[in-house]
This record gives sequence, C-alpha cells and structure tokens, in this order.
Amino acid sequence: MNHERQYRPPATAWVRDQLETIEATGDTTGVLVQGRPVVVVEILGAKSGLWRKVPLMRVEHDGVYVAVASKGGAPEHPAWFHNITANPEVTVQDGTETHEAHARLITGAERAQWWPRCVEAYPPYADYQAKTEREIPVFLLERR
Ligand code: F42
Repeated sequence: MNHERQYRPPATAWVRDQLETIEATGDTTGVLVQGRPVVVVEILGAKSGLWRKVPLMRVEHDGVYVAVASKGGAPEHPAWFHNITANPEVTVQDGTETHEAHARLITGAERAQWWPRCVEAYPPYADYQAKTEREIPVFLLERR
C-alpha cells in the first residue's frame, strides 16, 4: 500500500524536522510538543495527487482519534483541511502502529463532546480557538 504512495515533505522546516525524526525511527513517540505526544496522519493532496504526512497532536479516546485543524490559531484552515475533505481515507500512525481511517468533520454536540478532550490532550488548543474567528475544525478518524 504505502510503497505505491508518492510523498511530498512538509513546507515548514520545524515540521519537516519532526517528521524526519519520526521516519528515521519508525515511531512517533520520539517527538513531543510541549511535552505532549503526536500522531502522523497521511493525507492525499486534493490537486497534486501526492501524499503528505501531517504531524498532529495525539488526541485519542477509547481507541478513537481526532485530527484538530488548529494551525496554531491562524485565521485560515491548514491546507490539509481541504485535502482531508476531498480525500477522507487516511492512514494514522501512533507510536509504531498504523491504521486506516475515514475522516469525518464533526459539528454541534459531537464536536462539543470532543473539544474538551482535545484541550486536555493539548491545552494550547484553547488559546488557538480564542485567537481565531473560525471554529477550529475537528475530524473524527473512524477506523475502517
Ligand atoms: N497542525 C495542526 O493544525 N494541528 C495540530 O494538532 C498540529 C500538531 C503538530 C505537531 C507537530 C508538528 O510537527 C506539527 C503540528 N502541526 C499541527 C502542524 C501541521 O503538521 C501542519 O504543518 C499545519 O497544520 C499546516 O498545514 P498545511 O497543510 O497548511 O501545511 C502547509 C505549511 C504546507 O505544507 N502546505 C503545503 C504547501 O506546499 O504549501 C500544502 C499544499 C497542499 O496541500 N496542496 C494540495 C495538493 O494537492 O498538493 C492542494 C491543496 C488544495 O487547495 O487543493
């Protein structure tokens, strides 16, 4: 599966460095952001047809993960928001484990249930939400 994928590295240097560390070890646990673990979500580009490995904070509950499109509280969504919307079939790596998932944007009561879990996993998400007008998108990554 993965051997058929063509990848493009992240444009941002610190993200690229973190991803290189994960790729070198085959394990996400060697990278922490503010002492918190990350996962890597592989998403197919909407236009390029190239895959991107996107490191995100690890938000997990009962074996289910979500992807938080915070982009540090930037006014616009990250590019991967558009990619995952167009191509919701993704791969999630946590530690050395990978699984396939279907990404679904959650809203309303479902998002309200997950948002405190997001903030518990990574408290700066609350600051990011406070500093942007947009509602930070949360995608449920349902195993398939
Ligand atoms: N970002 C988050 O949003 N949430 C997190 O929880 C998070 C945690 C995190 C932890 C560690 C780490 O190293 C990075 C972390 N990031 C987190 C940053 C995250 O990995 C992304 O860098 C960030 O969200 C920005 O995403 P982005 O997709 O906007 O990335 C930019 C910098 C980028 O590389 N853009 C590419 C580019 O070339 O500019 C993407 C271009 C692209 O996707 N093109 C598409 C294609 O098909 O190729 C077409 C897009 C279209 O419009 O159709």
